[in-house]
Amino acid sequence: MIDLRSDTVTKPSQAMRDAARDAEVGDDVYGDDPSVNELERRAADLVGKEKALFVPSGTMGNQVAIRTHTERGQELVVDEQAHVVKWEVGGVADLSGVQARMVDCGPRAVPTAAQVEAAHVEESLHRPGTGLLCVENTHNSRGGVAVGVDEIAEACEAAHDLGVPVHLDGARVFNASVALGVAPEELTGPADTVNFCLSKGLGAPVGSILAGPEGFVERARRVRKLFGGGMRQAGIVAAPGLLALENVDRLAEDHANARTLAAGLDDIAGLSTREPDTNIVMLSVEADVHADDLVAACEEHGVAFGARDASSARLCTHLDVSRAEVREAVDRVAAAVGSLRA
Ligand code: TLP
Repeated sequence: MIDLRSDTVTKPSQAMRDAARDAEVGDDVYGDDPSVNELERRAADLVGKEKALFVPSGTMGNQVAIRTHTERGQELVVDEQAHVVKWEVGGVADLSGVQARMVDCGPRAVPTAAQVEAAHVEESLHRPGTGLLCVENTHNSRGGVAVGVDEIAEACEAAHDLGVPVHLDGARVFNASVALGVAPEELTGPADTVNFCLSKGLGAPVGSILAGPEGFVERARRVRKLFGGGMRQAGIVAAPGLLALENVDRLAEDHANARTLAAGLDDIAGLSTREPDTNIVMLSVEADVHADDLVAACEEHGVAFGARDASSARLCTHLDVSRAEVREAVDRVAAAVGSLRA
């Protein structure tokens, strides 16, 4: 099976497995785990923040951030397609008691300054006040869009001018920095805090990083404990995470593979794609075929990916798919489409 469902499906390399086995560990809730401490130091440096916190998942990183930044009842300004409101089980309401003020950012994927200003509400007798702006880069549901430095900076500056902090869901922020050819700090710098995933394109088995100013990270550490994310000998999973940090530059290969994949799929009658910015390919399917049927037929032909709605699907390239497999995947999808039309 050529598995293009997500970049989360990568399996840890032998080096990662060896690092997990040999990791120096301690009780991280006491701050005693040397591998976690080293990972948090290096991760904070990489995104230009004072401190970092190792968390079990991207969802926990985002939700801990939102809870730490906000007070119950406040509003969160966010794109309506953002992962934090679309795919995190309603956590913003459930775990932080905030309400989302959703903005349609369209293909730009981050709000303009005007949108941030229009969405902002001032705290009053009647209104809760805006507690946080959340932006996402790359933007998953909008097709792995790499949001540029100027666009991110514009949104962050508009929020800061209103006294509103900004959290960046940078689950795939290194895909953005590599695609745009800019240092990660240029994309993370304008935001107060950033979450990035070790377990996606970087290939670690588990874990994410929440980074920001020292005081914020200390408060977030307590929220992580509240959410059940205080881990003990977590060096076992932090050690492969340290190796994952070395996989940043090679993300360019995944992006090149995604472009090959998109171009190949685009040549198949009834399917269309647009050139991807990063490792996510959005596929549009013509009306006579339901995306679920296409996905089922492709699975029978040995290619896995996910439908998003009746007429679209998402495919991801990653560390565990080669250029040859991407080409093979295109041939298999073509055969699957042929079988549906037969
Ligand atoms: N995204 C997953 C699914 O939940 C859709 C995927 O396969 O892409 N932020 C962004 C932008 C994400 O894409 C994801 C995962 C997360 C946060 C959450 O990370 P995890 O899965 O580690 O909780």
